[in-house]
Amino acid sequence: MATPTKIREAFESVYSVIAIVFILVACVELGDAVAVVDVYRLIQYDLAGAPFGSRLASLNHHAGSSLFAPGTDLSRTVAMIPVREVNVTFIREYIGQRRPLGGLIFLLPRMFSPENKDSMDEGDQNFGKEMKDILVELERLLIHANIPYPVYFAFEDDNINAVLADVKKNDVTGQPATATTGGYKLVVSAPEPRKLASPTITNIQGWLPGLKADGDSNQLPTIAIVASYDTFGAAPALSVGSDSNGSGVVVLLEIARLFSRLYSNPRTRGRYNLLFGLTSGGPYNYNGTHKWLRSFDQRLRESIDYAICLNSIGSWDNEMWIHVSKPAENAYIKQIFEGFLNVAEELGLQVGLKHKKISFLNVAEELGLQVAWEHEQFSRLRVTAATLSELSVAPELLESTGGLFDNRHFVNEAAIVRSVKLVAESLARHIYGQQGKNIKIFADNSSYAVNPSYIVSWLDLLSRTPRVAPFLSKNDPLIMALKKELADHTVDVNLQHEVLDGMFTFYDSTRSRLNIYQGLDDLISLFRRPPSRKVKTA
Ligand SMILES: *[C@@H]1O[C@H](CO)[C@@H](O)[C@H](O)[C@H]1NC(C)=O
Ligand SMILES: *[C@@H]1O[C@H](CO)[C@@H](O)[C@H](O)[C@H]1NC(C)=O
Ligand SMILES: *[C@@H]1O[C@H](CO)[C@@H](O)[C@H](O)[C@H]1NC(C)=O
Ligand SMILES: *[C@H]1O[C@H](CO)[C@@H](O)[C@@H](O)[C@@H]1NC(C)=O
Repeated sequence: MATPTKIREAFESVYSVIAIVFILVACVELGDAVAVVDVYRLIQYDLAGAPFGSRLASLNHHAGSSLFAPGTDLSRTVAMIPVREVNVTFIREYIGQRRPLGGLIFLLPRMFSPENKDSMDEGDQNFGKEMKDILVELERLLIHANIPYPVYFAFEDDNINAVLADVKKNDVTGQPATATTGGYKLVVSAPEPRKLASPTITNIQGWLPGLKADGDSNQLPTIAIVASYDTFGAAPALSVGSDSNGSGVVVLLEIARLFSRLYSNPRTRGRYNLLFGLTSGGPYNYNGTHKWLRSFDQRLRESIDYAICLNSIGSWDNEMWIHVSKPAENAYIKQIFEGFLNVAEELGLQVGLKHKKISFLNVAEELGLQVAWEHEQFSRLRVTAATLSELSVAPELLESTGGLFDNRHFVNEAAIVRSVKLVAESLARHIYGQQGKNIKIFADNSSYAVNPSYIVSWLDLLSRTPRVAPFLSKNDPLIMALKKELADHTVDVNLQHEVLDGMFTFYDSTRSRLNIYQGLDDLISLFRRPPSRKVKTA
């Protein structure tokens, strides 16, 4: 009969073995990863209750390199697919047919990383442009699909390329990728994604009050300069939107800086108020703009002479479009357009006018409506407004809003400087009644010259900062930085916080770490031998 001591000894030895096993497993888990990689999850959201994007976050399967494997079950395989080799048609079919898969990891060339500072030569530029079409198509597909497994993006690097080469080598042998064949296991430990409770959108506004003549009690007219600053893209943690709409934000800030210099001197202070608005909710039918405008009192709204919205103006060559909702014969539109046209001609640029009618609807009809351009939110309130953009037609809902392709490498500082000159000079001629005259207020080397280094520093910051509104808190550092910057140049700066209500629901878990293990199953199966034998040997 076993004495209590013996029983205790037996227990202790079992425990110590278990402890050793745990330590070993822990070492394997932590120490044996052949690579740990930052990964960015495909967006997950519901639109009017219907699910879209990647519906899971946590991953634990073997790596495969291909989806072409007739007859094999890939429900426990994570396919690693370099975007440079992707066949979007095939992916579309695969997802559309709802074929089983353990997970999907798209490998992006390094030049698409917001952190990549490498300079690009002409070859890279050309490669980048080739990739653009693929990325745009892939992104459109993924954003509008309901995918029942985890989908991540990662960037190519030596480690992951080596793993992929190995996986490919194994895949050509036709053997299933398991640990016994020296396969890799891809693990992302992430909690189940949760809905974001009442996400906010924040509008930021500032004023440059005009100069009133003595005894003039009439309100001065106001010109509004507006840019929406938030983004939307397949991977929210990578959606930095250098062009859409970082470029518009940068131009707005530089215009605020230039006019604050003019307005700080009573002799050059115009008889117009300038209102600057950095709006949020741009990708969701300009929801922030809609709410911002409705927060204005009647007097302010009526004082707005016109509003000029700045959209995607950072990668044009020499043609720009002014989009309006009233016909070209309208006297106000004519005046705005001709003002821009004159300045454009002097700068050697082309500006065209595009008219797209909007219909005035009742509130219920308005809710389901797609708003193509930001100025249409003004037009609905019968405020004259125009959007300046390098795009000749309005993007579809959730497109051209800062996708994977839209980063610092593909916007052009010179284009932004040109945009500033075009807008600032046209505004100044209107404000100072100099239309049609060839004067240069913001001439290079003058004290009102455009400052390219200011432009570059803001462009760099925005190009490193993902800005998908539901993932920005009310006092996100970016919002605080924009507020402070406007406050340096304008007065009465304030933030308007609104809930992004309506048809969208967003889920968290936008970035994680991917651990790549090799041959993990072998080690684990070793530990899974019947414990009795281990106890005896212990
Ligand atoms: C891409 O996939 C489609 C659909 O499976 C196929 O028909 C086509 O040949 C593929 N294209 C290339 C270049 O492999
Ligand atoms: C950028 O801002 C402009 C003007 O505010 C707007 O018309 C445009 O659509 C915005 N772009 C995006 C992608 O939100
Ligand atoms: C501005 O000044 C720089 C040097 O200070 C000069 O190279 C450049 O030509 C000047 N530009 C104009 C438009 O005068
Ligand atoms: C945002 O604006 C309003 C009204 O202010 C809504 O009711 C609404 O549904 C909008 N949301 C979206 C996503 O368009």
